[in-house]
Amino acid sequence: KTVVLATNNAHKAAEIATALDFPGWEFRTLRELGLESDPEELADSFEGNARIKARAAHEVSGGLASLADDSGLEVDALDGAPGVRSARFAGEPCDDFANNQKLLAALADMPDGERTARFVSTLVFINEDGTETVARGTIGGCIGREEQGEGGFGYDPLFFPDVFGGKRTLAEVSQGEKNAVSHRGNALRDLREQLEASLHF
Ligand code: ITT
Repeated sequence: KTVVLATNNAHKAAEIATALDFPGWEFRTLRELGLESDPEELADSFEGNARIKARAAHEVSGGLASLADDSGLEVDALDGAPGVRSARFAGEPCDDFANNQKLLAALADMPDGERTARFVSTLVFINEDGTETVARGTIGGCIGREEQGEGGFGYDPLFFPDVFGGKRTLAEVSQGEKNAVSHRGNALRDLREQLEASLHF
């Protein structure tokens, strides 16, 4: 079974392919299939935007099973921003370094106890017959004061997950350690359980 990964973000594609190892499933990114799909993400929710991307990939691939992730960082002191605008927080095109600098500036006056945040991931899976499955995951933590670590992508170098005791950012752990605790890892485990129940592996 070929499943189209409805993303243009290679980091996400790698995380998803490592975490969802269903027997007989092969994940292919849009690029690997020679397809182009970059629909406007006009919804105001992660679920709405994930659905837009999954449906677009299902269509351009001629009806293949498709999986999209829409995700972002919600910072409490910023009333949930950057949220669904995480990729383009500092403007177009998406620039991780500029986004991190903008976040640090926005939180410059915030004391340590008020830098709480969470990553959110919503997955929409569309099967060949058009049936939809929605899965969600989060991870809580705090925003640091400077970038730390070389791994991961996006806001990872600024994000200290609570589960690491506030000592390491998500950019300072291996891909396996990140998947074990991350919003996307948790959403993928949710999706796996739902699909195992409905697709009868
Ligand atoms: P696609 O839409 O093509 O999948 P994208 O990167 O534009 O790729 P989103 O619209 O879902 O994806 O934006 C997600 C942004 O949220 C991403 O660019 C990062 O800035 C941030 N983000 C999401 N998951 C993250 C993670 O695991 N680590 C760090 N930052 C993350």
